[in-house]
Amino acid sequence: VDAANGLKKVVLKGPQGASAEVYLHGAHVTSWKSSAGEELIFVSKKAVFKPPKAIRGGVPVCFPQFGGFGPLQQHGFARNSAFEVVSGSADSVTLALRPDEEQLKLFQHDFLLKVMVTVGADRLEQRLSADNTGSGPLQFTTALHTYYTIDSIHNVRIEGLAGREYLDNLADKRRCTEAAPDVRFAGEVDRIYLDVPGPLRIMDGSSRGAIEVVRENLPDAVVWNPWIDKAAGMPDFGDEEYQTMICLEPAVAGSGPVELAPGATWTGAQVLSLDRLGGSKQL
Ligand code: TA6
Repeated sequence: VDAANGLKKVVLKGPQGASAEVYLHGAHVTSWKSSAGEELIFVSKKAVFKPPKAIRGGVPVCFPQFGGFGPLQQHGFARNSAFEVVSGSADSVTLALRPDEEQLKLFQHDFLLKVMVTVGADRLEQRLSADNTGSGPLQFTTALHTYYTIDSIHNVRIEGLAGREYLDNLADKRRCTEAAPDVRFAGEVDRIYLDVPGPLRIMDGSSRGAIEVVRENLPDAVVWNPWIDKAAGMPDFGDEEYQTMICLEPAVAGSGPVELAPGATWTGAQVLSLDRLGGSKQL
């Protein structure tokens, strides 16, 4: 139990000092530390650890809805729900959620969502599985809404999105094409890149190295930085914190939804790794 906020969390220990932390509330990862002890995940200093409020930062599990793509609250209710521990070991934990009767009133499909988090040497794996335990088809959109801590928003760049189409959330989800070789930030960015193949890489310009993001069954990639005005409008986010964070969110969003027949299972995953040499590689 985290002494600071009374919420239950699981601490995972990987090789050579690597570690991660996952709150049962929302199956919410709030820390991933490299084998050198560097914190790679951003959590706002003003985050509210009071269910059902989602923790600002870490990796909110957006399920069974990403964003406003449907009738539920923004990003669905999984991130605001209490998960149960299904199994665990020193470096891995599996948490599960079934909708309660309140939630079933809103979302009339029974499901079993499992979130498995495993920490390795400079590696974090987060795997989702959704079972359709109901009698009708289960449809959902989803995202691993990952907040990364970075050296400076002025130096960070994301590789792997060149030439890809995206929906611009700042322009009524207008369909655009990424013309730049890599994505940089000079203002608020809120884009859903669609059907992006291959790994993505975050270089923050520091000597920390590149973070590589490999996705399985999460074809879209959401990129977000609130910048100054949106940051000022979020009570659980510091006014200056936009300068040291970005969100890169593997998702089934714009190219969704997933449709599952009764009894079927969907799995998706993100595998994050810190590539120490990759940061300095100039492309
Ligand atoms: O990251 C994409 C996004 O949908 C943004 O539009 C912004 O709303 C962000 O998620 C945060 O949403 P939240 O509900 O956690 O404040």
